[in-house]
Amino acid sequence: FWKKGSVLLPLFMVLCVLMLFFVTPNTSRKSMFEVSSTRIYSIEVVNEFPHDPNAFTQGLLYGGNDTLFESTGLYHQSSVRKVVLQTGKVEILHKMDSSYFGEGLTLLGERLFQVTWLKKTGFIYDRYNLSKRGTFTHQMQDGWGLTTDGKILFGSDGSSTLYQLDPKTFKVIGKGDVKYKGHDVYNINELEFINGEVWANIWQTDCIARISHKDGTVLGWILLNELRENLIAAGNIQIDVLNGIAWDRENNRLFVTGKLWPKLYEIKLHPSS
Ligand code: DDQ
Ligand code: CA
Repeated sequence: FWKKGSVLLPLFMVLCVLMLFFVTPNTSRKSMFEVSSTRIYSIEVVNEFPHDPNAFTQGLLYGGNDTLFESTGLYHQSSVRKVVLQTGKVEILHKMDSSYFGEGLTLLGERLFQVTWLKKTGFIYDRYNLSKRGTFTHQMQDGWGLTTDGKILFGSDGSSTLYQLDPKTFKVIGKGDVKYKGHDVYNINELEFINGEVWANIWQTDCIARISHKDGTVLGWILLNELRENLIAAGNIQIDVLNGIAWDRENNRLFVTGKLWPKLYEIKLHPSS
């Protein structure tokens, strides 16, 4: 076996290296070969619009024709709204039952889908008049964020899990943990599907994570602290966290706002690393 010239020794060594590779945890295995490719983005505000300072924004999406759909939370004042982008004017308001706390909202076909906080009940609305068209029960731990790629729903429940839901049965058809450099990222909140990625507000941070919908890897971080800081510096001390991402895919416009924020911003990203 150890004889000089034998092919067995090099073969044995190759085998050892291979074994070492496979007993190494996947995350450090990656870092053995890859330089982290997570991008960091700063933002530029290209437009700002009025936003109802009483809207505790929990779900936001662009509905075409310069309108937004918004879901707001807080008991006794939760709602689903159709909002005019430029003026912030609430065109249609659906007031929810006072025991529900509105959360993530998404539009698929003619229907809006909404989840609620601390309940597994979701609601379905007509996109044109916001009338309630049904209820559903989901299997996530809680209802936080909701978005769609036009085929299935993506949902979050405040954990690190990103769920894939069947829009007809609301059954979980896939799920995975959102990970940054091998660590779970918790508090995944409001969601938006943008160009094949899932973008998520991380609750109680000024950051949006750009997540691969394939394996949950964080591909990039967007830093938006200046928005909240500037609002507070301007005297808006009652505002809550950044929350709400909306994407106008026809015109490549990206909108963000926050809970009880008096403004909604159109922003552009600048890679800073
Ligand atoms: N969530 O957006 C993180 C999912 C929920 C936020 C809940 C904030 C609570 C505000 C006060 C609640 C009063 C009962
Ligand atoms: Ca959204």
